[in-house]
Amino acid sequence: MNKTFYITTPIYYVNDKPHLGHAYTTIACDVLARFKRLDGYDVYFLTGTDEHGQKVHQAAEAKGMDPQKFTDEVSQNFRDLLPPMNISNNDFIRTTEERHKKACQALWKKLVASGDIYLSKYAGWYAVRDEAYYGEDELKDGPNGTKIAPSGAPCEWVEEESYFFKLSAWGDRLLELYEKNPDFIQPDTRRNEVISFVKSGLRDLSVSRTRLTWGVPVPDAPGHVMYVWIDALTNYISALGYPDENADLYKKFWPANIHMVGKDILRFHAVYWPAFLMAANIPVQKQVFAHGWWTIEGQKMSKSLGNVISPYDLIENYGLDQSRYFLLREVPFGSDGDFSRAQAITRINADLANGFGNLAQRTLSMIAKNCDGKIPSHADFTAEDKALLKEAHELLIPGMRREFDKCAFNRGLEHFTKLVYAANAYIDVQAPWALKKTDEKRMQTVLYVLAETVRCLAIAIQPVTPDSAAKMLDQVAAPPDQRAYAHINAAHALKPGTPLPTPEGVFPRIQTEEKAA
Ligand code: ME8
Repeated sequence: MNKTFYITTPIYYVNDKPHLGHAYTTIACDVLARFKRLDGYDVYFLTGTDEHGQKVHQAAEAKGMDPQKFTDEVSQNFRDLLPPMNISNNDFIRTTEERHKKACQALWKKLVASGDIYLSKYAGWYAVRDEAYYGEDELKDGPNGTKIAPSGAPCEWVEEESYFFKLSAWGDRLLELYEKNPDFIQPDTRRNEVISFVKSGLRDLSVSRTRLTWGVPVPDAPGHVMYVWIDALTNYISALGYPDENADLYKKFWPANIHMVGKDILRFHAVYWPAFLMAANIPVQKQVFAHGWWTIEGQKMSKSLGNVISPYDLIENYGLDQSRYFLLREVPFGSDGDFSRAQAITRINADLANGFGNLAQRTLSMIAKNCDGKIPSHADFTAEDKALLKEAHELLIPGMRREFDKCAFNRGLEHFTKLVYAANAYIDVQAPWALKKTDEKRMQTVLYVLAETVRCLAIAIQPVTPDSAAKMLDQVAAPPDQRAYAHINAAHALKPGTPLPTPEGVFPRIQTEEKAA
């Protein structure tokens, strides 16, 4: 087996609690990681936390904590969230780990050796109180020609020594990279934005700070720490064992197949990161996919509005698998989405409770009652039976694969719902409850076709709703070692006579009535 797949989430800042937005990216990566594993790939899935920089330092100070202690705690919050969200990551990287610092420093030295990093001066408006630089356009005029930051802090014009990366030299090679690899930046609208940004001319990038201590020390330059983005981006290779280019993971999985990010940080991944990599003579990642932004009931998610949804709220209110399904099914990946309770309930009830859940429940309870609780035997299949089985055996996975390979999760899932609806329509037309009195053999065949369709649907949906799919597969007694995509075919179809457990509902209906306050 030599098909490998390396997928990464952004590493999240530890100055905030994990919320729906972070969960979204991580769940999408998890779904793709699981999909690829089921499809026969050797997958490596990385997530982690970004722990350096001014904001994190300030957040620690605000709590009166040592930054390392503070980051240990908050990073643990992100890590603790992974099992409840059923995230199947292979590793969790922290930028305060030694392995990471070592990788950053090695990459830095390569960039110095190639002549891409040089020492100069960084100049700008600086607020000592905020320990931050501001752009001229962010500032208001204060008394006596002074400038005031958005926080109200007075700013002064300062110059400090800084190392710079020669980003300006990489514009043409970046454009060539985008040209030769049309899928390097997805979706296409985002790709066009990045291309025009690069075409408008790149300025060299300040990559070290002397006013900050909480960061990776620049090698051979006392007083300088690395600018957060060169530090953060390097996580994608430090987790694989870089700078040891012979490390097993690095050899096997680099370059990454996909860096999944929100649209807010696309530029760093699509411009800076490949430029750093090309300058260090390291192969660049194969793709960056920038997904859209969630708002909540039409509003930006923010602490001050008090509308931040934590992943724990989602799990409690809708169920884990239901939430995972809704987030990926509702909005095209890449577009912005609005989270509304009403829409979540409508979608979950329609597709999972009334759709798939009801199909399985109707089928399995009829088998329990009328077929001695065993997979029924079947006679020859009719054209209708064959059409449904063909969808399940031959069309479902290729349809999903085509779309999931483009991160078009919503369209991939349409193949799943389409088959659910087709099977529910089949059960209504065939009416096995009526056949019970008139043609028992035919009833058994119909129930067999339905149970086999449920098996295929449950196998297919495993990446999105892993626990519920597993329960469904237990209910049709699909052998645990025959649940990969390679097993969706007639050769692995359910065996007549196999005893089934007592059927239990898997996707409960969510009640729409709000409880009176
Ligand atoms: O930017 N909708 O970390 P971060 C959708 N440390 N996705 C959202 C979201 C929303 N409303 N809010 C956040 C950083 N996200 C850096 C990354 S990578 C080398 C360094 C998700 O904690 C989305 O994936 O601010 C976004 O890109 C990410 O969280 C930003 O996380």
